[in-house]
Amino acid sequence: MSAKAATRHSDSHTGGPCRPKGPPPAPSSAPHNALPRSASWVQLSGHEGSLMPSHSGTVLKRFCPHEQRCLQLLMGDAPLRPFVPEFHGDTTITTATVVAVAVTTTTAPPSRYRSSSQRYNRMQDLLAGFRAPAAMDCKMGVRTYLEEELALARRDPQPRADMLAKMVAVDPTAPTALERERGAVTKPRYMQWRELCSSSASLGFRIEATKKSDGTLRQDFKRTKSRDEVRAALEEFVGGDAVVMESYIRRLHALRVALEVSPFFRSHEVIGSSLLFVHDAGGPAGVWMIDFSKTRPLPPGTALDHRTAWREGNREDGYLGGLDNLVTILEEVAAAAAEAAGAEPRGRRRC
Ligand code: I3P
Repeated sequence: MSAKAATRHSDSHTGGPCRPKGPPPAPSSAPHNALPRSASWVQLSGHEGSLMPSHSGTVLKRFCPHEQRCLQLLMGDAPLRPFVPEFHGDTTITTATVVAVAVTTTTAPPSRYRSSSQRYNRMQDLLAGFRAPAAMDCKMGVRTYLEEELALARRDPQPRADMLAKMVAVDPTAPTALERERGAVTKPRYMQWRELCSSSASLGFRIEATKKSDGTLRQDFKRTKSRDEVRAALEEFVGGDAVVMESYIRRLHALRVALEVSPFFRSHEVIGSSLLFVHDAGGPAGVWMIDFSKTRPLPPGTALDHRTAWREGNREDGYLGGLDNLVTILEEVAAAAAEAAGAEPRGRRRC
């Protein structure tokens, strides 16, 4: 017999010292009143089961020291703080599971328990406060593996059968004869292939997943590559909602300004990080930077511009180039929708 018996939370606010005094500012375009949260909570992408809803408008994400370090620093980075989830320290959950029950007739059965602990980073639930949120995860950058992962794979290749299987599922012709013979591919090879068959390599971002307000989840974007395909997917996500498109575009412009002056952004290689878009029909809408487990500090005294093409060793990630493309394509979507609705397209308005 096996059943979940009890869980215990113990918070250790390791994020505390980095947090400025007083409540953090709420993003201007997102609601932060205490509306009931959506009943249909969903993890859009990332490692399955690594994220779960918690109390008081927070989520728990499986602990990653790199991510914690970034979130702590971002709480003190004035330009970017409004664009990242508030960090609330980490917490450990101990789960006791009944592993055996000795059945006796006279007394209550003595039970044996196995307990396990898992540490989590606690952060703001970005969906809290929306009524029936639609959400989209866009992975940013031209590159989704760290330079250090590349170096490690050279020293110790560790070919993976699961990644070959995922590759074949999308394109049976993708593996080379040697990879087929070995029955495996290395992780950087898989990641590079993912970048090339999606829009990461060409546009500097890719859509990972979308969820509509009715709960419909789409994660079938692995081959959404061309500009037209990406535009069509964005169009479908915003559903012609002018208020939402306008809010997203405004927020992305503000994010770009913040990124260009952020000390954190200048001094980090930002890999595998996403932009999370969330809106209710007719507004409000918000965009946040999430997922910092593969964001690494640069050596002191060095900086990235996040637009220069990547060559191994320069650690550029193409994040801002991707954001430029994302903004331009969204503006095209908004202009086309305005034209179709008979209004003046956004770019041609006088004021
Ligand atoms: C996964 C995706 C993840 C990556 C994961 C890949 O591929 O690229 O970002 O995790 O590696 O399997 P896909 O989206 O095609 O399923 P990291 O970003 O943490 O490296 P993993 O299997 O080693 O976790």
